[in-house]
Amino acid sequence: MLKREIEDGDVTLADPAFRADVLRGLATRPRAIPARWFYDRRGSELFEAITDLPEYYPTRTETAILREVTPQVAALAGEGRAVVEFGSGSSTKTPILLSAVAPAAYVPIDISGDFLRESSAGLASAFPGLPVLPVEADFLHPIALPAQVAGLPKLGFFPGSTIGNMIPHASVDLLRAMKQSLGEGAMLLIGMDRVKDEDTLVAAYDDAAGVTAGFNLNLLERINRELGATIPIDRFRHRALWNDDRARIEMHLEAQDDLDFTVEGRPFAIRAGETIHTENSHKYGPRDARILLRSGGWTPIAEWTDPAGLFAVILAEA
Ligand code: AVJ
Repeated sequence: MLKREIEDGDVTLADPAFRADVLRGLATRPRAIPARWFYDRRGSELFEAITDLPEYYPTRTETAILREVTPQVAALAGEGRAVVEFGSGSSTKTPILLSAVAPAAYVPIDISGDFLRESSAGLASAFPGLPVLPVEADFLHPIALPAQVAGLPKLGFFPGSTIGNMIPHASVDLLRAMKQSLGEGAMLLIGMDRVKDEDTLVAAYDDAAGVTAGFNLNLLERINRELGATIPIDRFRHRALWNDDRARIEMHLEAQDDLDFTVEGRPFAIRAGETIHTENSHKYGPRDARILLRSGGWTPIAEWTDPAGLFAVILAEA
């Protein structure tokens, strides 16, 4: 593994999977780097800031829906379930669900052990008596849950429209993996962002204050820092566009000039106007969402939206 000293004395271990994704992503056409690499410490802070932006409607809309409907979720789910959250601990949404459902246990699953430990400790103290059983794992694959919840029926929780980051094919794989992880009699509460007018969608990913631009560009900062790259970050521009054919927002980093740089000593070139594709955020109409769930092996049983129909929260059963 690579070890690099940073100016402030901090030491970062470059993740070999990050290195492989970046080197491959810059060498292939179109250039693309998976969105999961946005979330280093700075990227996670910037995402938190995005969720407070006036243009970024998903977080506040989904939170309002959950406040309203989690008592109905609790009634439909019945008593004695273990809540299993995929991608641990959104600080505001999780307590809303846990308060309403009063589950027998809470199992947050996350690939990042640091965030997992922080959010688990917070929730354990907010819900005394609730067994909090964190699992550090990649939930894209079926996961063995802790033995303590083996006999309990599960309620999966996948908020935030995180599923929108994946292309439909991968989303279906993920839904199937979740079904397998959660087992017999499981239910799933999932948040999905809806198709809506293009101006609203583009503004949510290209805010006036430039926070999302900073979030996107931070990926290049991370590559320079962790992979010893020489990317001229100020020569790239944030772009957010609506791909109507594929019903998704795409984020790109667009070169402003013909540029040459190295990553771990390897040379790369990009011409003015060419881009690195950094994120997809798929949006689903009501029928699209239900078909996606059914394709992944889940039967939708209840569905809620905000009055403007911006965002949907769907309860499904295995
Ligand atoms: C966390 C994947 C749901 O797609 O809306 C927000 C990430 N990217 N602004 C989204 C994101 C730019 C977000 N998800």
